[in-house]
Amino acid sequence: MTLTLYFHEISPPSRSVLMIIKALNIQCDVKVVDLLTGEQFSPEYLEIHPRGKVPALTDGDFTLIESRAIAAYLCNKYGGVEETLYPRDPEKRANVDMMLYFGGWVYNEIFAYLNVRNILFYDEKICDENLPKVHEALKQLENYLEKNKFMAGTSISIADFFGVNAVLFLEVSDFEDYGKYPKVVEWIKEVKKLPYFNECNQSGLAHMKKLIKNKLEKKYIKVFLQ
Ligand SMILES: N[C@@H](CCC(=O)N[C@@H](CS)C(=O)NCC(=O)O)C(=O)O
Repeated sequence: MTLTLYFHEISPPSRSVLMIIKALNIQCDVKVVDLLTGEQFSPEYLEIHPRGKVPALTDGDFTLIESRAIAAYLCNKYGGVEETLYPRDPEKRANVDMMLYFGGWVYNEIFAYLNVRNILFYDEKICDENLPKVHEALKQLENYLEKNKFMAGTSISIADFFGVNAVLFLEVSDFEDYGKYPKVVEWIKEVKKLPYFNECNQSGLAHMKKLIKNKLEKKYIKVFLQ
């Protein structure tokens, strides 16, 4: 079976799925869908992802969208029996699932503040009025990390892969107000120790930072307007 991940490096959920592929040492083709030229809306790609988003995965004839579902599928199908990234034990797995959903909420609050899509495509600005919700999300995350080293317990899980990329997304703005969240800071450092972390994330995060900075400074940019 040929596995293909449809991906763009500026997309945090795409990078989280790539981390899972690396963690499980899965052979997978990575096909870049160029979000900046609108390739996600090509008829061919809309056959794979009807909403024109990345990531998507094909495994032979099987097609899957939604990054967290892809992550769970990869662990179910390609993870070992003792897989801690997505445990088999129902309660442990439920905890990871809960933190995947929770991380989705954190990501949405951060995304609403950063307003990335509207900055890139519609010349808008960062939404400062949404900053209090970012702090609320970080506070809730801090509460979990006061109890456990990782989001869903003592071992790293796929929830951390998504959670860290949600919080690191803040780096595209001037946000530096981590003082009240020491456990979050410690946790980010811990997740960054994964041997494939930089390979999966460094270039994409830097790329996104540059796009946003240039766009906010109006130096550049001709991107596809949808
Ligand atoms: N809930 C989806 C979100 C996917 C998503 O919004 N992807 C963004 C990049 S992070 C995208 O492809 N955007 C392209 C566009 O909106 O045109 C998932 O987790 O897979």
